[in-house]
Parts: sequence; C-alpha cells; structure tokens
Amino acid sequence: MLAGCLPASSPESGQNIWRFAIEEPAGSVQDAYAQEFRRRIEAQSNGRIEVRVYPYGTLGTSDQTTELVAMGAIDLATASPGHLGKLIPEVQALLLHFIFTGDEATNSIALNDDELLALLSALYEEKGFRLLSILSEGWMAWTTKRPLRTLEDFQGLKMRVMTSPLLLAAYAAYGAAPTPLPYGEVYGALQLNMIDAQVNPLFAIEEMSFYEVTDYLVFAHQAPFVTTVTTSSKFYAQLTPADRALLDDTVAGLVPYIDQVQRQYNAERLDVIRERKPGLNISTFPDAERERLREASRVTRDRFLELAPRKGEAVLQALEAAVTRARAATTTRSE
Ligand code: 6CS
Repeated sequence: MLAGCLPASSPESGQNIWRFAIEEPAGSVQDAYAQEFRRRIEAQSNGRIEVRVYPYGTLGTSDQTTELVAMGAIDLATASPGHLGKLIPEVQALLLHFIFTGDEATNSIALNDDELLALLSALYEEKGFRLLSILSEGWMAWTTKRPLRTLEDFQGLKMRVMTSPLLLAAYAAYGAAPTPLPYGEVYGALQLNMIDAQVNPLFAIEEMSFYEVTDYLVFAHQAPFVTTVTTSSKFYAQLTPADRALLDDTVAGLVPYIDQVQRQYNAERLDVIRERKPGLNISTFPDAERERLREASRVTRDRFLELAPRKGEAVLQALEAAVTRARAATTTRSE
C-alpha cells in the first residue's frame, strides 16, 4: 500500500530517483546525514540522480521502511540494530552495554573496522541487503519519571526499548521491566504513564520532547546509539560501476561529517533541554553503581549468543577486536 504511494522513477528521461527513508524526523542526526547525502550525490552526478528523503512517519516505522527497501519500493534506509536485530540477530552485538570505550573518536574507528564490516556485510547480504555504513549518533541517556542512582533503582522500572529482543535482555539484567515500542509511540506512552522511562541520545530526547514527560535525565555512557545505512543487494547490483563508486565514496565521506554533526547536535540540544525545563534533574550515574551495572550486564552477552547462535560469537569477537584495535590506534596517535 505504501509502495503504491511512491512516485515512479523515470529512467527513460535519464534521471534516476533514489528514495531514502530515515527513522527520525526532520532536524535529526539521520536527517542531517540524508540531506548531506542528497546534496553530495546530486552535485557529483550533476543532477542526473535525484535523492528524495522520507523522514520518520512518512513511510512508516523502522521495520516498515526496512521492508520497503527489501521490496524495492525505496532504495535506501537507515536501519538501526535496535529494530533490525529482529531480522539480523548478529547486528545486536552493537546494542550491548559497556562494549565500547568512553571515547567517541575511538568508538567511531571501531565501528568502521574492515573485519567487522565484512562480517556484518555478509549477514546483511544473506537477507538481501547491502550494508553501506555503520554510524554512531552519540551517547544514549535515560529519561525517567523516578530517580535512577543505583542498580536497585532499575527494579521494576518500565523502560521503553526499541524492538530488538536483545534490549529486553539488557534491561531485564538490571531488574527492569523493558517494554518494546516503536519510536512514534514513546511520548504518548510516557504521558499516559504506561512506561516510566526511555533511552535515547540527547538530540532525540529534545526533538521528540521526551524531557517534557519525564523528570530525570541520567547519563551512564553505557552505550552509543548506533545505526546502519542500507540499500538492497538488488539495487546495488543494478547500479553502473560509476554510480556504485559514487555511492560507496559518498557514504565513506559522510562518516567524519556525521560524527561532527552528532556531537554538535547532542551538545546544543542539551542546552535547549536545560533552558526549556530548568527543573529537570540532570545527573551522572555514580561510578561505583556503574560498575555494578557493568557486572550485571555480563549475562546479556550470553543471551546475545543464544539469540545469534550461528555467527554471534564471530561478530562479538570481531567487535571486541575492533574496539581493541581502535583503542591502540587512538592511544598511539595521542602519544
Ligand atoms: O528509539 C528509537 O526507536 C529511535 N531512536 C533514534 C535516535 N533513532 C531511530 C530509532 O528508531
């Protein structure tokens, strides 16, 4: 039904239309990515290729836009592991808490590690997708209706999570009551007290107004928000070698761009949140309690291996090795 609403491309005119759906509204980090992607592709192709960006809500939820890519109704989409994990369980390694370092630059290097990309790319291919890029959109923070200072405070906390099963395990490990919901339903669920808390990067907390319906904003740097950029294997295969190179070069060039954008957006939006809601209680999870969370989170790795029995172990090892390599690279660089 949705596919039928999309205007047809007109290859006979020599112009291609690349349709790109994102999981976030206009003004978000993914929107900045898609808009810059559009500018670069249109400029480099001298207008031969037109990129149309579809923000969250125009074509459906994250699951629905991923499906539209698979069907060939659209060409590109952001597909976050937090939702895509239902289809490609191994990608949920990117959702594990305390797997990355505390340094965003190091984590960005790890996410672009060749071995990790190769392993995940093969798994995307099995499902008919081409993995184009893996990106961080910044640290996730919790916004809650009740204080969150100790591991015990998670007991029974109805935490909204994205829809991948690993996230249920991640919060159950802390004693919380995780509740999966699509992005567009989170504000209403908080407002109606159906959930007590949610977790997202600051730019999202601001633009989705989650701070309006919660009283505490808590940082623990437990995990960055990671997304992936995808197309279908079929779309990628039918591109001319020149257009394939244009696509590959453009997504590679956008890695440092989006890293800078996400840092800027997250810093600026925190200021906006502070200004709009001076009464919001902002805190950092105490170090000793963070260590207890880290300990409690270990069982989630076992659950990950159960959820991804085939290649989960290989992906987890590749991710850990990528983080180790990235840490060594940044340490050497700063010496
Ligand atoms: O929480 C979510 O569901 C969403 N959060 C962000 C920051 N991007 C897309 C995702 O679907």
